[in-house]
Amino acid sequence: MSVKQPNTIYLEDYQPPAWLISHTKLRFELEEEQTLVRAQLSIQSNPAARDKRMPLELFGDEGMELCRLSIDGQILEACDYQREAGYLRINNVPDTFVLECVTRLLPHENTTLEGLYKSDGMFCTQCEAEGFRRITFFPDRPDVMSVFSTTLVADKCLYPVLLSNGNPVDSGEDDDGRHWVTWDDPWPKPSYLFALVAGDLALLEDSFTTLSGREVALRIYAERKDLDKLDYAMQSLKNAMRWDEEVYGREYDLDIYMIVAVDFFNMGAMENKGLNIFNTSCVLAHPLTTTDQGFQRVEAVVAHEYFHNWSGNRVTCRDWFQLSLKEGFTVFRDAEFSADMNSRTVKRIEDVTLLRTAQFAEDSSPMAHPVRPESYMEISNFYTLTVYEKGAEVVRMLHTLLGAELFRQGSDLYFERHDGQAVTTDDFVAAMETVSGRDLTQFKRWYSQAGTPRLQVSDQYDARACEYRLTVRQSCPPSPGQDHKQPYHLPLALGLVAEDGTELYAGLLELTGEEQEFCFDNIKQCPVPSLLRGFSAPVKLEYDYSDAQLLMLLRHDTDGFNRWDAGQRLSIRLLQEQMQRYRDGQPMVCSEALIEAWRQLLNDTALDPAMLAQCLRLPSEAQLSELAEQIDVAAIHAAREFMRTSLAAALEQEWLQAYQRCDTNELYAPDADAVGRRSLKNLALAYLVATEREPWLALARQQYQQSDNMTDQLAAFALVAHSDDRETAEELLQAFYQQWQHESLVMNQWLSVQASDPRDGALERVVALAQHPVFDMRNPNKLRALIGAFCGQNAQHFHAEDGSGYAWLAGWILQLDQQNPQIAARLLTPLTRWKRYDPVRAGQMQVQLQRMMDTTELSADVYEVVSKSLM
Ligand code: B3K
Ligand code: ZN
Repeated sequence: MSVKQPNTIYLEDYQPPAWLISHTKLRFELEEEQTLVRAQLSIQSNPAARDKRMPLELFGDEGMELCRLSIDGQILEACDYQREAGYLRINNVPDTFVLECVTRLLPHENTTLEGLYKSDGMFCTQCEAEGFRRITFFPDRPDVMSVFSTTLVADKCLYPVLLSNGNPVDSGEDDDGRHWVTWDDPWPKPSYLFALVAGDLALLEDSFTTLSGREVALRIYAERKDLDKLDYAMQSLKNAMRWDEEVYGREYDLDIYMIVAVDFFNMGAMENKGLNIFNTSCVLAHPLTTTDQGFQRVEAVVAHEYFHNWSGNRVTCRDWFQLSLKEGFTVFRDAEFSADMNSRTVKRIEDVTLLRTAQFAEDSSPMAHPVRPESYMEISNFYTLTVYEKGAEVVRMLHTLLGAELFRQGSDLYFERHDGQAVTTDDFVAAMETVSGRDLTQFKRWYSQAGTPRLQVSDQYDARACEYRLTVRQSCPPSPGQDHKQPYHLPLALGLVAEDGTELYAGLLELTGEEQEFCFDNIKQCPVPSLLRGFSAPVKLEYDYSDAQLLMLLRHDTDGFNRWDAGQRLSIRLLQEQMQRYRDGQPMVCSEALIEAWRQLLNDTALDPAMLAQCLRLPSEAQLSELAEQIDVAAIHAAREFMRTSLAAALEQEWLQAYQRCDTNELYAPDADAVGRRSLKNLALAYLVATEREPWLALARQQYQQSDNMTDQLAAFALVAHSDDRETAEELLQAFYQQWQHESLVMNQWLSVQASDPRDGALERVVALAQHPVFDMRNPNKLRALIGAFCGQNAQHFHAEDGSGYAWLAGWILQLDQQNPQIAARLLTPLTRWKRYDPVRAGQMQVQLQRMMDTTELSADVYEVVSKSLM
């Protein structure tokens, strides 16, 4: 057993803060061996607090050394306060006072990457959710908002750039080679939005004129060697600023907007007020080193963090249970932005694929939780696909139910009502209720109930009466702590399509009951329903389509998303049939109808290449796993490989034509059309190589050598690296390494390609790579590239029946937990799914979970995930 069991925090226990901080003045003395932080907090008792005579309680990490504490200039002795695990308590304080506190930190030893730490020689911070308490003692909760003034003092040569939130208001130099800068942020903010950076950084500068004519300086900082990789982020930032003005009427509110790229970062990026800190992987982009996917991620994350300035910073969360208030809304906003910048349908397909694969799996796991969780041990464990992606789907449903115009009125009202406040998801929905006059009480179950709802649809057609009836039943499986679910209120977008593809009806239904019948008059032929168009609700839809109906929808549906989805449904069904044959020891077969349908698609040169590539991609092994009752790793892999190679061989000529059609020799640009062409080209190349015929591996090799961009180079590289032609493969692995060894982000790809190599001996290979000089276990990007890729993209080997993959992962987690608990808990995810596997594998996974549980010093992060998984 773990020595101490972490506390559980409950939403129902929320109390307003007893004390407020109107002003926070900070002074950081940054040195190589230590940092001294002097904090002056102007504190007042909160008139809205329930109990007026509360002692002052501040959060503060145990590892922080308290050097001095005073109230209104009077030094406090050790007997005047109590310091307990994570708290500082001072009894008998006046109603209004200034608390001064000096703490000593050791940033160079901070491997958690929370609070103040060093990344490649520069100082930086990460305070969300509870990192500020590692810097000083503070009511570190989002409903305490304060105006910050920050002075940084550091060696001028080592740290010429000193940044914090807001605007620089003063600076100077001392005689000893040190200099200082003071930053004031006029907007009250919670401590989680505090940031500082000190380093020797290069800068790309630009400017933006807001709608009302204010000039904003835009500055993106990075290491000097990366200065040529910042243009795309800058352009994305300007596009996002304009878009938020046009679509939401939101302007930026400071004179400077800064982004800093750091290499050691636990997640993608952080929306600190006026000073975003980014993982290099989400801001650096250059055609030679970044794939199309990488470019699109930069665009999306830059926009996401910018949009937080309103949805998150100006209006923030009352408590961390409300996390989706800012994250769900902001993901919805960035998804719409990306849809407007690129292809709307493709963006929707990508998002829904992620939801169906990973969020649905989370929903059926022991860590399942509602979009607004009810309790947590460690809030870092709740930055999840449910809070982010499903949260965004919930906002999208409001958008669908109200329509774009009312939704905009609702968001305007929300921002106006709550500007400068810390609020709840109920407040968000209330604004939507006010503008629409609708009662959204039932709709709010989306925030409180966990699990993926299931819609079962059946229909009847009466030819004589020209009447079509649709019956929809909804249900939702139990999830931890929630055995029975109430019906949801959801929008069901649908079309009715005739056998020849004519659209007979299109509209939006609203579902509220457990079972509802909808009747359509004047329907002159028996229709095929095109259900849940655009994926209008995050549910699992069941309707007994025939193959012919799916093929018809794939050909004719006017809803692009549902066209793709019809193809996916058909592929899934055929794959599941082959999985059964594989288990029964029967030969697998590839449907002629599917081959013909794909042939037609491939020959249809009018089709958008990006859409075509989506339609011709088989569902991933991860998605097939999510759909399985019990996950049969070998059957899934065998069936998918069989289908892939069959489709490769049957359509060889078509793949070659598609490849040639898209191989246009144009100059690289990351726009939607070019990205679409490259995605089809590289998909075609993958099918060609899958035929295992001689010329195609040579074609891949040729593409590798001739490409002028990382998208084409990496696609070809992965195909060759995974091939059985080991001589060529080893040669390319070496060449790629030689070419890119100094580009850390490219080396992550090099690691991932090898970690996901499905050939025999995969575990031995990743074990060896963990010793390679490019691997650094303190860097989260490297951990994700190697460990994350092996466990997530190499199911065959991670799930080896002898449990060796599980033991390897558990060993890493135990080691990482000492160093960086957030990352350790994150990498643990695959083991939490043990109940979905056969008894042998499930047993092996349990053994590893128990091994962790039996360890004495587990972090709260890992303890929460392991203990809930074993429940
Ligand atoms: N708000 C941050 C995430 C912080 C995660 C803390 N463990 C990035 C984002 O969602 O924009
Ligand atoms: Zn966010």
